[in-house]
Amino acid sequence: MITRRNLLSAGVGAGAVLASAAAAQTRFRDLPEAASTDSPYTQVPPRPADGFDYNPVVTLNGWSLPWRMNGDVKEFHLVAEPVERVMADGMIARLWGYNGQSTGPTIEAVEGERVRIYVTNRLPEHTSVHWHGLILPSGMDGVGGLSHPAIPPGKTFVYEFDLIKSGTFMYHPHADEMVQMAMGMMGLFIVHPRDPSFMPVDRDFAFLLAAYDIDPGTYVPKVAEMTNFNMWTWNSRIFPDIDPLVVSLGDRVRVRVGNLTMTNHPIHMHGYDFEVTGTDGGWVRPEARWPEVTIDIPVGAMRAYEFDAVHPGDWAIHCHKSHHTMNAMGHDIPTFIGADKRRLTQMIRRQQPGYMPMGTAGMADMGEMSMEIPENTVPMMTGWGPYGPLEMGGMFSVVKVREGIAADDYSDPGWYENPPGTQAWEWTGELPDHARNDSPKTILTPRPGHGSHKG
Ligand SMILES: [Cu+2]
Repeated sequence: MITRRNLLSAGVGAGAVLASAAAAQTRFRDLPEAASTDSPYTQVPPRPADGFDYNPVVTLNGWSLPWRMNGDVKEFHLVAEPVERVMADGMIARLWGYNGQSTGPTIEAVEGERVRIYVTNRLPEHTSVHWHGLILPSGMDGVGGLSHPAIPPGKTFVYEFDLIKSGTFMYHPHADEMVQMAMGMMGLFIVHPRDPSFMPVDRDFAFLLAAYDIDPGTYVPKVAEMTNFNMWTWNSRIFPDIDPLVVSLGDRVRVRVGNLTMTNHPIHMHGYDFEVTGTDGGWVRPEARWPEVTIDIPVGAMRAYEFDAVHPGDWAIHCHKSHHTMNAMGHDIPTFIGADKRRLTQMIRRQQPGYMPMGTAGMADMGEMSMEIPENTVPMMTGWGPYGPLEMGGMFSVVKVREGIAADDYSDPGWYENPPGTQAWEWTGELPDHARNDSPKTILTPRPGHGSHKG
């Protein structure tokens, strides 16, 4: 029997023993079926029917790749191929991905298991798969040209290794990387602890940050872009169509986020403080954690954070870079705030009677108006809540904490009803004089009741 301790202490030797044992017990000589999906909706995986037990992760707007046990080896079949991804209603992106979708399916396995991953290349060029953060033999590391020859179009390669530690990892090509990652090739690789009592949670969400540059009215990302992206996605999906994170009051919740864009993303969650409990390097010891409400996800890194869901409500979760909560936008929009466009408006209305000036009081009106936009494009600021437009896009969703949600229920419970007396309201009485300051200097406010200092 393989326990975590003797596997770790035996090191490489245990892997060799495992390999020969697995070969002796191999039942299947054919490839595992390559499962595929065309759905962009969250598909909650079932609990594992065989192999070691674990609590599956819920990949936002994604799914977990089915597998089969072949003797003692867990076998997966990834297919790299062109895909169509519905980023939001009204916007399809023609990407490259795995098994029908971008981002690719989440691979889930358990510490101590051996995995065999068949990778079939249906792209028009060669590819490879790098297993980011996993500890494995050099020749399995998936760097085309360094670890092994890149996988030619039409060919299938096999990666096989032992999972010697649990944690939050990912996979992506390491061949023509600039093009293949700009086209959406990436996925999550979750290794669950062998000991189910190690850091258990009730709900375990996961998503990857991915950025694209897709001109309004077009379908294919511009792969040479380095900084000026316009689609900021979670698992290649944008607000308002990123699924909510549905949680039952009192649940212990983990959220795992990986960043495969070319800039950092400060992910901010309202309503809670929480602790980072894991990186792609491993779990963070309890004595090394500190409270946060925003965690920066560096480029090429993963963070897992945890909290107890004790505050019911609808809580925003989003990237704190405000341009990352917008959909396709031009950055060459002039600022009209404070500009007097009355004369100009009169002149334009002589030619075009319905003309309305925009932007003189800010840009919030863009969240309400339905302007003419090119086909296959979503508005820059969009989404409606129970009290009006949210004026968001891109990397934004809602954590919905409600009482009494069943353990396997992730369906949208609708909007939160604030208990009486717990919601901001409009003041309609007299307004007192409000304090006002026109000086840029530091003004020391005397402490109340301490007009003169008496020691
Ligand atoms: Cu961001």
